[in-house]
Amino acid sequence: MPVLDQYLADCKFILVSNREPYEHVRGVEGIEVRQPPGGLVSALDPLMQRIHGTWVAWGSGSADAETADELGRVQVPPGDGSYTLRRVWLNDEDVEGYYHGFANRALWPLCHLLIHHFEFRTEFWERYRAVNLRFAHAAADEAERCTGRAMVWIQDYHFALVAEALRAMRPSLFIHQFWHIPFPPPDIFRLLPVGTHVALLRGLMGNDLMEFQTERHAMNFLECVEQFVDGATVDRDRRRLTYQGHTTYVDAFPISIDVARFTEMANSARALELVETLRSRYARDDRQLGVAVDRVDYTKGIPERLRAIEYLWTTAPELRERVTFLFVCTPSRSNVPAYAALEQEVGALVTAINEQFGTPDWTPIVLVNSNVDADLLAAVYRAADLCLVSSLQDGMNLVAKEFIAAQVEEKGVLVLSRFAGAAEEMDDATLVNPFNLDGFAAAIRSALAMLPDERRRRMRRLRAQLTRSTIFDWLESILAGATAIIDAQAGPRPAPRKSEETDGHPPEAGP
Ligand code: ADQ
Repeated sequence: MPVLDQYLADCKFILVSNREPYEHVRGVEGIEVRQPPGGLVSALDPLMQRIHGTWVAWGSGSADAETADELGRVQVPPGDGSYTLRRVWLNDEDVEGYYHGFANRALWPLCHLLIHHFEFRTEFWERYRAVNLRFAHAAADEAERCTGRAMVWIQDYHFALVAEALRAMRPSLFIHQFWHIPFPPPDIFRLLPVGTHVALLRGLMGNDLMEFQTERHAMNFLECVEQFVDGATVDRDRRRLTYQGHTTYVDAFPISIDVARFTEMANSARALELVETLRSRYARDDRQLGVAVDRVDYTKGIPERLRAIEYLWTTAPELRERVTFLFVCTPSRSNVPAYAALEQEVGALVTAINEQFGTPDWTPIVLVNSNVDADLLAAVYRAADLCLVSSLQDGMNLVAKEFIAAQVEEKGVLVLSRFAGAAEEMDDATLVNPFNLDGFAAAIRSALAMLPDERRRRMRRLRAQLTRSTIFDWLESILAGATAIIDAQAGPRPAPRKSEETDGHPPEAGP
């Protein structure tokens, strides 16, 4: 990214996210450093190292405080120290209210349209506001330390109020935000109490650029602003809105994965060994292996998937023993009651299905309840004849992309919920509606029956498309979009068009 590197080299780049890139924890042998798993950190960490940025995040590790200075600053990566991690301290009440409470019990279900899980409590909201303000102060303080220009990039729904607060503190900052999850349409968004929904929208409108996974989510956001924020002007065609003299650009930037890394992992000697073990254990003769990989979350449609499989074996007994499913599920947010209940439900459903259909030498569904290293996941994906992704709603869904990247033999079929953002770019997947029990079962059935040539043709196209849009392309297009707006904001002002309200921003600026 030479042009961007050049731009970012003389611009202080401040990233704000809930999770930190390095966590210090006290172990039996002293303090250890951990890097949380996940594609985002592994994609952004090299960028931050190259441009010497600052990463503002919750200091969640047990030894985080003692390894940072009095402001919570520590140089990372350990031993190299090429960028600053600024830790924000949260106490138990903060975590309970801001994170488990408002972010995960109110915004998460609301944005995924699963309103029966939606819970609003004023105390959660108050904590969320207070914590967002604390993050805004930390980012403003980091921006204060640089003499030149600065850009702040906020991640996700944990921080809907940061941009507005930050802009009030430092009006000249360029602020943008990536929203990783869906954004709901107005009829759902208005389930938030009056005042709260407008406060959230105004918070996000503090950004110069709002980035969503899909066009649909971007449009939902614009529609919410149009309906609920008095005085805001929304231009859907140009994807922008203006409020109190400030313009926010809005666009879709579908996230991806480090494709080369996943492909490499799938080709490693360790992976090949595991592929062989998996296939000899679960896919002997011409039995097929279906896989599913998820955080245990009610948005991922795990019970719906299990019921579809149960329906398949009930209505098509000839398919029993023809396919084994391996579910690799990592428990998640277990201290939120709905998640603990879901873990139990999934366990009970798997047991019931295995009791109903299992035979002495066939376990229909193998449930692995653990967080598995990425290189092992790559082997699981490579070994599979079928991958089931059944989200009820999903911003993107990276599992679908990881499966494609690891399918080096091009023999697997991706069965993908049409309600995952990923479905909007994947015509060659077998798309399903996870709420449609028999339709879902029929799709699994036709995926199992798909001939090798057809599988190869589809997977080849999916892989070609994925290779053209990796996480690095995503990052580059976001930063290019942001810099285009900055340049246009700074450049000579073209004469405003009669029909257009420019509010001081050039009419053609935009990503
Ligand atoms: P998530 O809801 O976490 O992400 P997803 O995109 O599927 O959903 O990513 C899950 C990640 O966790 C994948 O990288 C996967 O490999 C990993 N994972 C899942 N189960 C695992 C297991 N058992 N062991 C180890 N790793 C496991 C949110 C949004 C998504 C959006 C992403 C990125 O909800 O819609 O795609 O952010 O923007």
